[in-house]
Parts: sequence; C-alpha cells; structure tokens
Amino acid sequence: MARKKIALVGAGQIGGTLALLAGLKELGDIVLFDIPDFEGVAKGKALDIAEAAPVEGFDSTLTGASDYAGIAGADVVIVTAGVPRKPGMSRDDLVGINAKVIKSVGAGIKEHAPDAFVIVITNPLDAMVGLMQQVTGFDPAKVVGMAGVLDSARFRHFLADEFKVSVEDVTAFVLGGHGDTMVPSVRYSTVAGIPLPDLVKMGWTTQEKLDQIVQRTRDGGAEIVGLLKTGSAFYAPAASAIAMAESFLKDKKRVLPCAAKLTGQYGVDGLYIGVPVIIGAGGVEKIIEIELNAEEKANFEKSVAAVQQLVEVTAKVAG
Ligand code: A3D
Repeated sequence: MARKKIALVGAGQIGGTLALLAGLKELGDIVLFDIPDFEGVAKGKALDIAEAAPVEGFDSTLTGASDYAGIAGADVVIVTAGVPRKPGMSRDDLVGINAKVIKSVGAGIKEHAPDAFVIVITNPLDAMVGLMQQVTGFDPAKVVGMAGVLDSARFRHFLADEFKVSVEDVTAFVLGGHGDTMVPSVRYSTVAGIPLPDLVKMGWTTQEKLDQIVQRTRDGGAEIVGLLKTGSAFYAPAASAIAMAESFLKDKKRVLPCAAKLTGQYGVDGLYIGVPVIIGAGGVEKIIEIELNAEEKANFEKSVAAVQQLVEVTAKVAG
C-alpha cells in the first residue's frame, strides 16, 4: 500500500511542528507548502526533519514547495497559512488578512487536492473554516476546524495539575467557538469517569478553583501569546491537529471536539462551531448532540452569536 500524503499549507511555527509530529508518527509522506518568499523555509524545515528521520527511525519523504502542484493528491491538508496574533491582539483582529489568505489557499486545494480531508487551524478559526468550506465547495464532512482538541487539552492539563493525576485519566469537553466565549463544560469533564461536580462534593477541589481553571482555559491562548510575545502557541495546536489527522487516516473514529458545520444540531444551521464529532475515514462521520442545561445553552448561544458576527465580517472582507 502506498504511503498517505499529508500537505501542510503554511510552513511557520505550527506547520514545522506538524511536519515533525507527522513524521514521528509515520503518518505518511509530508509536503510543507508556503508562499514563494518562504519557499526556502518550507524546504529547509523539510530537509531538517528528513535528517532527523534516521535518528528517530521513521520513513517519510519530506519536501518543501511554493507551487500548489506540490500538494497534488494529498489525503490530508492542514492549513495554518496566515498570520498569528501578537500581544494585545484578539483572534478576531486577524480576519482582514487571513480571510484573503484562506480564499487563495482554498482555491489551490480545490484544484490540486480535491479529495483531501481539510483541517483548518488559521484564526479566527470558526469563520476561517467556514470560508474554506465555502471556497472549496467540498462536502462539509471533509472540512473541519481544529480548536476544541486544543482547548480541551489545555483544560485537561490544568485539571490534571490541580488533581495531581495523570493527564491520561482526565477527559474534558469544550464547546462553542474558539474565542473568549468558548464553553468549557464542567459537567461533561471527568477524572477517570467521575464528573467534576462530584469531585467538588468529594472535597478534591473547590468550586472556586474549578471556576479559575475554566477561566484560565478560556484565556489559554492569550496566556501563551503574553509569554512568547512574538507569536502564538504552536506545539499543542500542532499535536491537536495531528490527533484529528490520525483519526481520519487510520479510521480510528475518535470522538473529538472540532469545529463542524451544523445542520440543525444545537438549534444552529449552516454555521461552523465547536461540537463533539466522530472522525473516521469518512471525515466527520457524526455530529454528537449532547444535552445542555440552561446555563450551558445560554453560554453556547452567546458563543454562536459571536461566531455569527465574525462570519458576517469575514463575508465582507472576503467579498
Ligand atoms: P506563522 O509561524 O506565522 O506561520 C504562518 C505561515 O503561513 C507563514 O510561514 C506564512 O508565510 C504562511 N502564509 C501566509 N500566507 C500564506 C499563503 N497565502 N499561502 C501559504 N502560506 C501562507 O504562524 P503560526 O504557525 O504560529 O500560526 C498559524 C495560524 O494558526 C495563525 O492564524 C494562528 O492564529 C492560528 N492558530 C490557531 C490556533 C487554534 O487553536 C485555532 C492555535 C494557534 C494558532
């Protein structure tokens, strides 16, 4: 069986980390793509990682390109093309530049990798993945946004730290848009199956501490931007997108929170927003509709309204 092909559009901080992780996991052959001015960066990172392969013991062909012919026939395309935020910027401030980038990248993917499973990471996430699906015209099951896996990984890390347990035993759900209005769900997050509210009752933590962790999760991206000063997070975002790509490539049918196009679920129609989905060989094979209580519903609706507003701005910018 021939190796799978993974195209990474955007060879920046996340793109380079994606290439390394995809190589280490032997997911397939890897193409790093960037604009002509950064072709050397794409080729340099590809060569550098290829030279790590003998040490780490993985077989992947790594190449760099600035011509869309390079991504031809890709099974998975992960898009990080665009600009990241700097201190003081919100994700929404990026829409002016990134909407134009997504429009051109979408056209390239449509022409050269029409059968790919497309994972968008570029911010503002929910609006950019919606634009990508619109520009490519691909089946919404094959165009998905990465945010929830990252947001819930941050939540899991903070919870594991609080409870002094393995991160492996903490599950967490974050719903809604990837922004300040995201909805980390306390009820649906657990330690070894024990819901967080029960852990408060058991005296493992306090409601106050949980509230702080929820807020830190919401601010997780800004916390890293504030520390790095030169850009935004890239290790955990890359690991999160690779988990989604792997579930598709290996038909693992993992249940992951992703930005998916809703068609009436949660009372939303035609909008990309973060919800739990099953990712398998068919892409987004199922959108899971969990029951929300009144507070969760109100927060989710607030998040939907914020995404809706951003989609309208995006439509104006993208033309
Ligand atoms: P960065 O290191 O700047 O890499 C972006 C790359 O995109 C650069 O190498 C650019 O040259 C390239 N690029 C720009 N325009 C094009 C184009 N038209 N075609 C191809 N490549 C292009 O940024 P990064 O890797 O740190 O972040 C990339 C994106 O991910 C940003 O928009 C971030 O805001 C976003 N991001 C999202 C999350 C989510 O959880 C959704 C998390 C972290 C970062």
